[in-house]
Amino acid sequence: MCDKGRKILHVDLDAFFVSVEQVRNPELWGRPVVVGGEPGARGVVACASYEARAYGIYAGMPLTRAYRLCPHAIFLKGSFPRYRDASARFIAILADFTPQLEPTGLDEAYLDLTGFEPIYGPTSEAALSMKQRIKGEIGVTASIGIGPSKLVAKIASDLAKPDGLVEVAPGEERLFLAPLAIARLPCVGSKTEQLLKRLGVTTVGELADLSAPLLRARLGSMGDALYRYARGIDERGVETPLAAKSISRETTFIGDTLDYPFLKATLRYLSERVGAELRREGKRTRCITLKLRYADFDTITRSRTLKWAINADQAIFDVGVALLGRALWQRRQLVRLIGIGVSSLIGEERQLSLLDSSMECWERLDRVIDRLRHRYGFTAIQRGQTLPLKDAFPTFFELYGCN
Ligand code: DCP
Ligand code: CA
Repeated sequence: MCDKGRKILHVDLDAFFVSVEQVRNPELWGRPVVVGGEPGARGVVACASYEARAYGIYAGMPLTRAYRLCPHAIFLKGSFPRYRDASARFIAILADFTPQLEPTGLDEAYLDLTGFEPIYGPTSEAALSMKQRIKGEIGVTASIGIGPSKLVAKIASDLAKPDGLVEVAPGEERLFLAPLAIARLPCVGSKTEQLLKRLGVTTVGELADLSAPLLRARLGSMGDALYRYARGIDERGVETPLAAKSISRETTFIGDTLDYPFLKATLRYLSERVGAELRREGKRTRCITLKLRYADFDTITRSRTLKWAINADQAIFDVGVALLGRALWQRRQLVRLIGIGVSSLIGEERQLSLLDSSMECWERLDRVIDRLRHRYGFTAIQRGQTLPLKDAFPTFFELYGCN
């Protein structure tokens, strides 16, 4: 994933623990507040308000030293369950924007909003509504960075603090990074910083002037990483922890449609795709979800939990069709996108003895077809239920943009 047009966001709550305390007790707003423990206690500062930071207090500092720096600060012990609860609500808000979400701490996450402009408008608008919802529903402020890579988004959110939004356009990465101190880069600790300083490098721009062989000679594989980071190159994708726990396929139609046989045939095709991956991963599912996006972009999902875990295409399709029938009965409107997903996955070997014989037949057939498709390609075999798509074959993939 080195697509220049990516829209990666890094969202990070400001002075998280303190902010949660300030929401509980508004008298703490605008005051130097330290969460970590009583001033006399052993232990370190977990979080300092920005007002306390003005006195030189920072996370990780011994509480006794923090007290010396600012005796009139308010010292609180804090409550982890409160922060865990706020964190869960924070992540739930982000998940409303996209499932492409990678939480990296209690109060920070990456999101990939690439391709969402038709839905949300400019990415910065989506980021602003995210900030608004976080403030409105949790009461705390967030800082957001937007960029073509995780690296740039993370640094942008740091620079946006507190309560800000910084967007770096594609192609501007190097310019954006050049004036910054090298310590802003993720893998630059104090040792690397000293080493680079001895080479006369204090800013990312100066680092970008060093050649790849020189950096490699001095810093080994980290030198390679720094060479790329100094140019804003970071190909890491947003890794959703849920991705491993669910499998889905969806497709957007070129023209909105309400042609039931065609919708069913597409659903069959997508079910076969999902089923094939499920079996490849050696998994079964107990929850099937249908997704529909209507012509007006309104998107619904409908799920059904099964008694037994299955992985046969037919079983996935049958549930999908039942959910589709009900959804269309409730709302007859042109459909723009259809998708099917499976979750609540368990290992394939489990529950096999509980399956009835017809399901076993379906599974045997799937295994034969999987082998043939593995050898000759997915479109080598077409099931009867996908015949309404035949006009689209063999260019089905291009035509329907299956993703
Ligand atoms: N934390 C901790 N001990 C640390 C660092 C952090 O217990 N040494 C906790 C308290 C922080 C939370 O993790 O509130 C999030 O850490 P951040 O590094 O994101 O810092 P803050 O959210 O406090 O401040 P900001 O992000 O505004 O710089
Ligand atoms: Ca934070």
